[in-house]
Amino acid sequence: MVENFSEWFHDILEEANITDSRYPIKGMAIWMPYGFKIRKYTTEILKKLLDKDHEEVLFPMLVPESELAKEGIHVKGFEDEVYWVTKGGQRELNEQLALRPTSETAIYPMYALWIRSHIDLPIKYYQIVNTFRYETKHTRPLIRVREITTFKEAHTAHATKQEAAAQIEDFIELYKEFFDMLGLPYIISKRPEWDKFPGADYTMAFDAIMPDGKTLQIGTIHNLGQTFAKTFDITFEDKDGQHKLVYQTCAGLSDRVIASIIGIHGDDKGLRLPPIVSPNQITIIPILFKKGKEEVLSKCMQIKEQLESAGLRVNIDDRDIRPGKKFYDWELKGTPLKLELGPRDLENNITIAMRRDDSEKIELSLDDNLIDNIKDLLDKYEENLSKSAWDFQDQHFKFATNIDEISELVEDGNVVAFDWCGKEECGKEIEDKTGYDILGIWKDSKKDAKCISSGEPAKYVALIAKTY
Ligand code: PR8
Repeated sequence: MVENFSEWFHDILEEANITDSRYPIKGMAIWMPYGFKIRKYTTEILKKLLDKDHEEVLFPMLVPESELAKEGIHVKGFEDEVYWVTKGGQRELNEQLALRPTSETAIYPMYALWIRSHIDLPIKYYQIVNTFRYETKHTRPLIRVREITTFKEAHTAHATKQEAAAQIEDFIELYKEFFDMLGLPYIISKRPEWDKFPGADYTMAFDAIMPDGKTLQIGTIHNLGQTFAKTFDITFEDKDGQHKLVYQTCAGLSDRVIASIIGIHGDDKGLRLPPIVSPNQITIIPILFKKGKEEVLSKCMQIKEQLESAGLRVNIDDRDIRPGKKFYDWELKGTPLKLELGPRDLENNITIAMRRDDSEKIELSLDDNLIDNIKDLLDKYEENLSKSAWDFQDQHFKFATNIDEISELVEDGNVVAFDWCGKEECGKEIEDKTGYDILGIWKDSKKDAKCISSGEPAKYVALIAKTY
């Protein structure tokens, strides 16, 4: 899998019925039923987390050119990626309309109307929509798409700079919680000036290391300062009667979350899904012979109902095919736990359980403890999934003390930390010399540390890696 991750990834999407990329527009694919369910459960987790102190809204997909063009830096960042609607039927439109590449310019003119006084603040809205980006880099299903089908974007406005900065920290905590629930490791850094979101004061990013050693940006949080407030005239009357500009933040996640669940947890046999997003958490495989068939099936049904009433998602694979093929299929689809039940097991009042992450066969008694025992196995599986993913990341996080070392370590699929003076010119030189991208600032340098390239006093420990 690691040897040819890209091929593995494409194959698994098709074989596990996640997406079909044969749709005749590049960068746009179909969510197939199994993938759609994983997407649904993943989205539900995020919604639950956001709903604690955000409200969900839904904006139109089209943005008038006049609004999109208002914020100079923002539009410059996106101008090569915008799809335009220019006609309505046969008629040319008076004003062309953009298919949102993101929704700042759709949402903020409305914030200007809605926000009047300090009592209207903070405002914290989010939406889960599709956005369109005419990506010029190589497209890849879920990873770099032209229609981002599950764009989860949150947009906040605040009375003070401090509140906006605190919101950034809140988003970081929220995203950590979200990724933790999926067992996904991440590295958080502050993007360099030349790679921040167009229009932002600064960008905080979550990156994950994929099995091929390339990092994938799986979430970003932007402090927008007052840039958009100035452009769209978003003001409020403060307690002292003065009119002031708001401070804003926004944060976004995409289909890449699913790509990392698949890539980071998967193995040679296929998917290994975290129970929380797995369409089936338990798959029951009846071992059927002519004799005793009805009894075995009816016991399987009974176990299914019992587990379902404990809140678990369960399916029975009663297809008329060899059990071996069923095992193979559910391994490929990453079902966390399989239960096997045949006539002899029924006689002994047991079932054989098998976790997806090891092939150990565990005998479980079909007694009152069944549900607890199964939940325990699922918990252990979930823990192990997360642990092995974090172990992989830790093993691929290295420190370099000179430029050549950076190149070697990154080439071997590591994220590499190094001391940096923080100057843009120097950062770009490091990128040029190594041919890799600086992800961002990880933390402050230790006292007396020297920049790896300029030799000047180092300000930060920066990260560099191969990126998607
Ligand atoms: C914003 N505005 O837009 P961002 N395919 C898949 N995922 C993608 C792609 C793509 N082509 N492009 C970006 N992403 C802000 C925040 C509202 C919300 C994913 O920010 O441009 C990346 O994981 O940084 C990225 O971190 C996230 O969408 C947000 O996009």
